[in-house]
Amino acid sequence: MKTQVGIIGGGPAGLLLSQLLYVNGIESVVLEKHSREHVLGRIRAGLLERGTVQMLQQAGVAASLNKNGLEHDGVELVYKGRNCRIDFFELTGSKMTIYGQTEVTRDLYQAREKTGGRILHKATDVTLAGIDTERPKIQFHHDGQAKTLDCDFVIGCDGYHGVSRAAIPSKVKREYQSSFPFAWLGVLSETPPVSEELIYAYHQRGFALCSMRSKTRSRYYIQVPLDARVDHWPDDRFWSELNTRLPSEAARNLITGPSIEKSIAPLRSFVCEPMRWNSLFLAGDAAHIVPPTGAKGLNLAVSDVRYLSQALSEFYQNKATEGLDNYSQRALDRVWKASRFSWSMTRLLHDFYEDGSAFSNRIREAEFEYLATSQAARMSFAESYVGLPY
Ligand code: RFL
Ligand code: PHB
Repeated sequence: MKTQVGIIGGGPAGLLLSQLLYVNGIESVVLEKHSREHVLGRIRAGLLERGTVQMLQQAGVAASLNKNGLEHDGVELVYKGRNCRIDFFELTGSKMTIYGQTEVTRDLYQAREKTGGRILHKATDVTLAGIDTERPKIQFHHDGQAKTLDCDFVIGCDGYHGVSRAAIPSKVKREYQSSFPFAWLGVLSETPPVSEELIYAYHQRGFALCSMRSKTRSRYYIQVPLDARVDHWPDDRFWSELNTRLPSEAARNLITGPSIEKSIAPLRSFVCEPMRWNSLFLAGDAAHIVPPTGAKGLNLAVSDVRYLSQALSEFYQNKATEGLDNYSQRALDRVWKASRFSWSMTRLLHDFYEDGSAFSNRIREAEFEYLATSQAARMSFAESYVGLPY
């Protein structure tokens, strides 16, 4: 098999890249390890920056997003029962949109199907060869056969646990990471959200987040210890703990119901440098992970894909290599700034289960007080929350 761009991973990064390349007349093949049902069964992100919405519109996959996305002007931060609303629309002129990653992925699959996009599901044993040359290959198994895909470029969009990042030799690669001593327990339920805007709450018992997928479907998260297990969290226990951690007005509005999905995810920050090595480029979670507190993961995957699709288009249109040469630096600049924001928002809103945490508690209190009383502080928060310029 032969194509121009070989893409490993059919999550949002890989699918959006293949769609944008198609719009620009460039051929690609996507190799995805799992079935389409499996990929669509993962409940993950839900909050899109304006730039992400614009990219999906540009890719021609935003009909349902334009109709069903829920726009927000602000968020509520709560510290021990005290509220601070950050009106990011007033402060920055940008809104945020609630629209699930599951729906983004489904829209991308549908668009690629309509236009004859090649996506090979259940492609296993993927290995990369010749990425230090101009004739890279991807070897894999599909339909019980060993196959080879010859291409001009290999793009690793295969997430944190994928194989692409490992193909960059350790002598040129540097990985930075920081883990947090807690996880998030997430619940999806067919119940109306407690509030029209998102609520991020710090409580002595731990963090809580009220989000949503639609006017009738809620998404909630609470901080739990790293060793927490889903089967230790029956619905009743979850609702009671969430209720305790919310400010009284939100708690009064909380409508509970059976969960339709429940999962636990540890929090970590991770960045791999560089994001390009010869013919291999990394995009999305394959190159970086942020804790979900700032809702930046999917949005960063989309900004990587934006830079990369532009660079590949310039290369195929007029042999220009500048965009490809600058890709890693350009993408990492935005990644580090979003990592900083996600990290500081995580520190502000979680209990770190530390002994002798009196000092960090006071710092947290001071930071919250600063946000509540300084427009400059709220502006800085809002600027990062809505997404830094590309
Ligand atoms: P994905 O989605 O992990 O997709 C990678 C794909 O690659 C496949 N794969 C392979 N394919 C072939 N061969 C191999 N060897 C392969 N290994 C893996 C996988 O099967 C998969 O299909 O990465 P991508 O595309 O970079 O997308 C990144 C986003 O999924 C991620 O950043 C976000 O979900 C993070 N995130 C959020 N981001 C936001 O922007 N806003 C949010 O509100 C938000 N909320 C969240 C989140 C992540 C969460 N979790 C579960 C950590 C909330 C949570 C709870
Ligand atoms: C979500 O709706 O899943 C969500 C929203 C905001 C976050 C993280 C997750 O910060």
